[in-house]
Amino acid sequence: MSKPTSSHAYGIGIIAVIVGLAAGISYYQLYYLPELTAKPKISEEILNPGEETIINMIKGSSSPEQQDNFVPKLVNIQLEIDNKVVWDNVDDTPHTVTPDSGHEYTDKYSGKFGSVGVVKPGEKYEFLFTQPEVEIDYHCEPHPWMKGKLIITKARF
Ligand SMILES: [Cu+2]
Repeated sequence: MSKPTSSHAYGIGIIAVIVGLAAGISYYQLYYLPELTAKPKISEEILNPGEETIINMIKGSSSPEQQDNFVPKLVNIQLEIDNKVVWDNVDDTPHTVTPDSGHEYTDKYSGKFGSVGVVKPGEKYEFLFTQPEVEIDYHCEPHPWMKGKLIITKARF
């Protein structure tokens, strides 16, 4: 049988653990998590570049016999200049912008690269690149012969 004093001490111990846990959890939620998930500071020039890089998914892209589909196929993108990339589906078939396997890319600011589902005819897919030294090979999921490449570098003034 335990003495009243020790069971009292035991009770205080439990309360201390609960209080400690609660403090730990609220610290985690209030300070640690927001710090982890906060978007990095990106310069105004990168957030609002002067130009857009436009890539057309041209008519007839769904045909494997057609050479051109993503036009232009290879683009060199410079941060602060044209790092906002717009894929414009000017074809009459839905397409996707999908990173090749091994080329999956997550931008610290914009998140995961690649269209979610298809880009319908007349619709666009946009992505703002904010980090340099990135190379991405991508394709269209339903038409894997449609291939493109992006190279993102710092602006060379
Ligand atoms: Cu396609």
